[in-house]
Amino acid sequence: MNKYILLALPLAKASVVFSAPAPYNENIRGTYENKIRQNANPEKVFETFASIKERKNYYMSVADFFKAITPYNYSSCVNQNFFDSHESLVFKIADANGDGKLSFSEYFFFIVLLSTGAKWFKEMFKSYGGTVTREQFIEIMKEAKKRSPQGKHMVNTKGHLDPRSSNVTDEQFRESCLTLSELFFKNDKNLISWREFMNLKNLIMEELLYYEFHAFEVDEDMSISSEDFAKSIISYMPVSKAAEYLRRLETLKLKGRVKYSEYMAFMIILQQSKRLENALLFKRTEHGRALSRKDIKKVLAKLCKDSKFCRNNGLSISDIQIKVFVELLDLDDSGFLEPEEFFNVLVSRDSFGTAQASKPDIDLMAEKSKEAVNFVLKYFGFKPYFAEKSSQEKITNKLNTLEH
Ligand SMILES: [Ca+2]
Ligand SMILES: [Ca+2]
Repeated sequence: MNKYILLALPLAKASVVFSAPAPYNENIRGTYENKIRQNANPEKVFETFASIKERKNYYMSVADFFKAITPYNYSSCVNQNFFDSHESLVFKIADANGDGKLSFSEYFFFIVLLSTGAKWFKEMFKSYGGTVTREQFIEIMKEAKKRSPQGKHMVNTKGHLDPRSSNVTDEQFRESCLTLSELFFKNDKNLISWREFMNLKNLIMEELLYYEFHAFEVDEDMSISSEDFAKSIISYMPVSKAAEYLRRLETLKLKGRVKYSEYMAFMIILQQSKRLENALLFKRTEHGRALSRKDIKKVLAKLCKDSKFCRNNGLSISDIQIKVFVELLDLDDSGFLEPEEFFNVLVSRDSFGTAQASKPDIDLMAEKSKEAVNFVLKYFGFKPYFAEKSSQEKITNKLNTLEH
């Protein structure tokens, strides 16, 4: 039996909930929280979600913690009792001193682990010859901390952070590293491999997806409605775009249900947002026309096949999911997806709570991405897809940047 199904069993009936359009106030609050998750630095995220106050310090409960690292999904489903019947391995890893609540330093360590790309970790393991000792593993995590936006900020300010004493000392960070390494280096194990480390990252991903899935109304056959599935896609969009898609969703008559395994497959592909966008864009270039539902199906099936996790667990994306994806994103109702309909719509989960998703100037970022796409197309002898700016416009933009 697959690992994820095992994980799912204890909760199959536990999260009975009600589903209705989320109340107006709830939506405002959720949208605000998504903005924080996508754009704010870890200190701000911690301050927003930590609900336990002891003397002058704030701490996160397990529920606060999951709320902070998963998006608000625009549904009114309430699964507050989730953790009564579900022990979280992810929380255990994060709670380094085992006191049942997360301090800022414990939270911060976890965010570094979550937001550092698998590819970077792979390179680090490779530089040590593929397997690492406990001390080498701690060195890798310290390096990851330095690279994180927050770590850089600490170096720049010589370790003096302003907001409410949310600092992380090297000793605190090391304590978290040691707790995590207990998992790897038990029974006198001396070395761990890249693969063993990735298994842990996958386990974290699975648990987060399982939690997200149960934030919708789940039937006894472990499925959610197509409408809720559409909402899960919207929850990963930049907040500035969500309202438009939620309005669109109200006009769509979506039918069918989405099983947990299908939901997982889709979310795994969706979270590789840049890879997905590039694959769609190349398909578009190959065809020289907008993408049909059949094209999208091919792209998603290929990405699914390329994903080791999907392959190993026999996960695949259903036709219903593809229909929902295309109908939701097809803003001009042409029945096809144009690049502007999928470009910059999706936000990678890895950047949640790390200020990496924060786009100081979203237009400038979009402009840069478009230039990069045009560059690649031109390199392969294709016409640029996006309209190119005149040199005069470029100069004016440059001057504006210099003035600020
Ligand atoms: Ca703790
Ligand atoms: Ca279209």
